[in-house]
Amino acid sequence: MVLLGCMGEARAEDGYALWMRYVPLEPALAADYHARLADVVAPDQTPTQRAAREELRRGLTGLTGSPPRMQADASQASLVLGTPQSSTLIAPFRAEIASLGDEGYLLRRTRMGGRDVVLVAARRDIGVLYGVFHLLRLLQTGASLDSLDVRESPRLRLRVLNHWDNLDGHVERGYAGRSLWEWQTLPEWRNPRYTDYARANASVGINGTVLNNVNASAQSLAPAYLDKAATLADIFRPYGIRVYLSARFSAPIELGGLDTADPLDPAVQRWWRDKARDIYARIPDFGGFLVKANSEGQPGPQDYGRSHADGANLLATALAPHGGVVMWRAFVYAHDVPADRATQAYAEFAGLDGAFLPNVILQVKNGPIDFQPREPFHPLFGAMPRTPLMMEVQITKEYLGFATHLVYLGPLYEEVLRADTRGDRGGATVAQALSGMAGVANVGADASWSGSHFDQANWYAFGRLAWDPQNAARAIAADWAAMTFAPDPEVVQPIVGMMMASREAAVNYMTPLGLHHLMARGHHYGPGPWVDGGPRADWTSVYYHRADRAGIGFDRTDRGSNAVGQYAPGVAAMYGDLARVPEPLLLWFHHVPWDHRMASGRTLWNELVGRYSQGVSQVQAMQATWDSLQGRVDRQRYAQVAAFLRIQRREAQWWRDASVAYFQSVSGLPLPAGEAAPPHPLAWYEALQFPSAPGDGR
Ligand code: GCW
Repeated sequence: MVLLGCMGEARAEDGYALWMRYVPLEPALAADYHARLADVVAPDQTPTQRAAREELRRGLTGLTGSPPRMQADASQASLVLGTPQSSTLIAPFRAEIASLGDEGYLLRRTRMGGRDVVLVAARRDIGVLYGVFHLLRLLQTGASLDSLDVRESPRLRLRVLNHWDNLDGHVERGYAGRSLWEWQTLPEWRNPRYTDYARANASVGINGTVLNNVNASAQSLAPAYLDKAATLADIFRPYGIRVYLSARFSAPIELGGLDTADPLDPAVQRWWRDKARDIYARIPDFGGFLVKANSEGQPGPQDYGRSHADGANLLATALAPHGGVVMWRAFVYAHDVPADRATQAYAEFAGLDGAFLPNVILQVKNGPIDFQPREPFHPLFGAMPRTPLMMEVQITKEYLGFATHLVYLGPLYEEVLRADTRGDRGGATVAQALSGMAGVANVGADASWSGSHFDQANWYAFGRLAWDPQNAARAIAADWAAMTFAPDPEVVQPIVGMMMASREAAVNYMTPLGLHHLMARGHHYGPGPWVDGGPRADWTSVYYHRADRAGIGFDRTDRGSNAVGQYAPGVAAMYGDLARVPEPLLLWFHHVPWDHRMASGRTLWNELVGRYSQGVSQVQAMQATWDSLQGRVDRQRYAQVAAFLRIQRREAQWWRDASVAYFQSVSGLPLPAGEAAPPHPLAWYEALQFPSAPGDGR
């Protein structure tokens, strides 16, 4: 309590503590929690047990103002942590927790030896750690413990971050500074930040991390780098996080000196077997490989006339004796294939259902193109019943305004997870088809981890949804806002309101009504609906919007590319029918005349311009909400968010003006009444260059 005075309300915060700030609660609540929980009986024999104790000590001390008393004597307990093996107090609950799996936990208020006790019980230590984080979340959000009774276990087995980090510290599509991994000083220097990274992930149940970019350097598999990765694995292990590596398919050539990487070549097979043995000697619980093959210039089995299944099975065979998995990406498309890019992954993979070894998981992006502000769900989610699938989403906002735009991705993830793959409301959702989720990480060496305070929410929401895809984006936002800012409804409600509206705002000012891939070339910073020419059509905007004098949109019906034919009949019928396609996906699936009548009664042209302007107004509304929070959020974070919203406002206007100027040059139509003309001619927008925009691929 003494601390309260010096911390003060407006204590400056740089965001490093994420949602684990553990700042003092309001005094009555703090006193109540202290009275209920201060006498802790918790084992401390293993690293994970010690991590759980330490987190609890840190959390309770911060939140209640006084440190808990770590008791050895069970009869003193008010908060008991453990597994049936680690605690005699938990042993009687063995049967009850038997069904929770290796990562689940039970939180319960109960009576024990005449005392009121809170239990954090699990089958394994890691479940206890997860339970501690859950309990701390309840305290941070001011929940009542009166009828505490929570049983949780993850619905997805693999909950993995994908770092697109290069060995030189550059992060592809990273907007949060350089890579967290200090390869140069590993394995000797163990930056304490690695442990905080592990804590943050464990707090939301993330249980794996792929350290290096899918555009992989073979060097990541060289002995010196494996030693470095092994140190990270040692640091992450107590937090239940396994290390994985992206494997370059041609590594047997680059590292092994072979003249081929053909998956059917015995020398290649031997090389991977030996490599797996090397890795497991250093990292006994190594998770496995992530592979981008035959995509965007990466090497792969097709270089030798072999299939994706041949390639994946080669690596799976090498890893299987050690318990590792192969996460094989389905993000493939080739510019020499004339077919609609949206159809290419399905065309290559659907026929391979059943051809993969059991330890292969196909990693499919949420939508059929590439992490756009809105896409329909990927058709492979309804097409591979015999293949374990992971859904890959971007947490980093390559196409959604980098780290500066406030765009909460919870609703985007939720929308895809809940999509009905059969279109018959029979419960066959995308979530049902998944064994895991992969999130392309948005963290780097930036003080706030994510490059902005609100982008932390996307890391957080990814973890919570990967743990349980049935979680609601809104409830997750509310938890996050309470923990990150303050557990005060007058703070939480407006922030949740901003967050929940933010994704739709970005869709509106960037790519409304199913438009997609209209960002500037290469770095993807800002609008580029005019992008045309260059090495490949499917890296241009005109390929995707197909606007002409008559109309706009990509005809993917059976009269066009027939991408709709890759969905189950019920879904195809809906998407393929101009009268039934949801308006948010209209121009994804249909080429529509400018005078098409929309649900609002407006013409498509008027609606399009209206949506662009609406996006800008929505950002203005977010600014107004944030302004109203001045004094309720510490000055440092308040100021940065306010500044970033100003950037977003300016860039939303830029998107609107440039897009309206461009599409008007194509449609030749007058602006709807009341719509302001773009302040510059189209050529002005087209001439803008940003050669140093961050995060580019290289
Ligand atoms: O979204 C695109 C990015 C590339 C990325 C690729 C992929 C890692 O622009 O930078 O490369 O997708 O997912 O493989």
